[in-house]
Amino acid sequence: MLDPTRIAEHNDAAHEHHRRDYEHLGQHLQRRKVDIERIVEQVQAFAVAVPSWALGTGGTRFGRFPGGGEPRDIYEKMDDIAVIHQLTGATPRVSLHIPWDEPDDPAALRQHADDLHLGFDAVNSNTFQDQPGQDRSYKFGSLCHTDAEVRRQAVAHNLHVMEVGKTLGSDSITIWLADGSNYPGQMHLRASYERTLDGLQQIYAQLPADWRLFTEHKPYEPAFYATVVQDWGSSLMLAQALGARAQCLVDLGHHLPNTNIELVVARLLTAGKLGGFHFNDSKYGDDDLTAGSIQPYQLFLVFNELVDAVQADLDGFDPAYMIDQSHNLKDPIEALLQTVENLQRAYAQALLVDREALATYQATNDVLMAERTLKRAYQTDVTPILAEARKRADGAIDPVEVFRAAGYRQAKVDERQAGDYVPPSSL
Ligand SMILES: [Mn+2]
Repeated sequence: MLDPTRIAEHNDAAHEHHRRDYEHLGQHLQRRKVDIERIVEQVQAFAVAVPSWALGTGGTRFGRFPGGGEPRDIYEKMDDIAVIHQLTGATPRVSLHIPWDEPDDPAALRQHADDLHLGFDAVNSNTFQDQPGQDRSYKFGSLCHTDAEVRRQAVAHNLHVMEVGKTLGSDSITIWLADGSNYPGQMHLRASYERTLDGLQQIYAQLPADWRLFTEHKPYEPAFYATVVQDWGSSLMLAQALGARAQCLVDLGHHLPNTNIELVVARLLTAGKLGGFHFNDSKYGDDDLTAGSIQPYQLFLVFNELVDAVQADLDGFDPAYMIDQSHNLKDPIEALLQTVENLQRAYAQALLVDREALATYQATNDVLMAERTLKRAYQTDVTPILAEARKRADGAIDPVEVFRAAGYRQAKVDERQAGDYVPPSSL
C-alpha cells in the first residue's frame, strides 16, 4: 500500500483550492435545495467491485503490449486493488475469476484479503475455454452442448466455483456463457436454450441459501450467428425460470449499437430481476473501455434509473456493482482509478436530479422542461463532491496524481520484474 503520509501531504497541498470549490458548489446546490453533505455521504457509501482480470494489461486477438510491473498472481492483484481502495475508498471487494485466478489455498487468500481490508464479490465461472487436462472440450458449447458429458462437466465446474466462493466469503456467482453457433443450422435454437436452462437449474439447486446467481447476456462474440443467452429477454427468461435468487446482470458493453440500456435497466427493475452491472464503455461493441469515457450521458441515465429505484423503495433492489474492463493502453491501476471516479460522478449527478419537478413535468407532458431537469443535474460539475468523499475516507483528493507521484508502478517494475503473466481475454 502507499505511505498514508504521502496522501495526507498531497491533500494538504490541494486543500485550499478544494475547500473553496466545495464551498462554492455547496452554495450553488443550496439554491437548488440540495444539501451537499447528503450527496457526499451517499457517494461515500458507493462501492464497486474490481475484477481480478483487470489488473494486468489486456490485449486483443491481434496482440498485447504489456506494461512493466504487472501482478504475477492473485496475491499481487489483491495488493494493487488495495491501493485503488486506499486512494478512492470505493473498491472494497474483488470479483474473482476461476480458473484464471483460482487460489491454491482459498482460506489463505481470504486471510490475505482480510489483511488488506478487502472482501470478495461475485465469483465468475469459465466454460468458454478449455483448461489443461480437461476431459471434454467446450468448442461447441458448455451448458448447451449436445453431449451430456460436456454439460455435466460444465455444471460441475460451476459447483466447484461456488465451493471456492463459499470459502472466500462470496455471496454470488456470475455465469456468462459463450455458448452459441456461427452458422445457420449448426445448433437447434430452442433445444440449445432448453439444455442451457436445465444445466443452470442444476447449478441453482446447489446455490447456497444466501447467494444469488447472475446470468449475463451478450449478443455476439464468440458466437457470430446465434448466442444462446444473447439478449436481456433471454437472460430474464432464465432468471424467471430459475427462481427468486436468480437475477440478470447487465454488462454495459453487451448490447447492440444504439440499444437504450437505461430502458433495459428499467424493465429488469420492474421484473425485480436487476442483479447488477458490469461497468465499461464502448463505441462499437464489447470494447471494454473505461466506463464513462465514450458515453458519459448514457452512464448518467443508467444511474438515474438506479437512483429513481432507490427512492421508490423497490422491493429486493440490491444491485451488485462490478467493473468489467480490459486495459490495453492505459496503466490498469490508473484506468481503474479513473473508472471509479467516472462511476461516482454519474451517481452523484443522478442524485442531483430534482425528481419532484421531473414528475410534474412528466405528468403535464412538458417535454422540454423534463429533459432540462435531467440535463441540469448532468451538467453540474460534481468534482468537489467526489474529492470530498475521498478525503473523508482518507483517500486522495486527486488519486491519479498521488499514484503517479508515489512511484508505485516503478517500484513494482523493479519488484515483480517480467513475470510469466498470461493475460485473460475479457468477459
Ligand atoms: Mn461482463
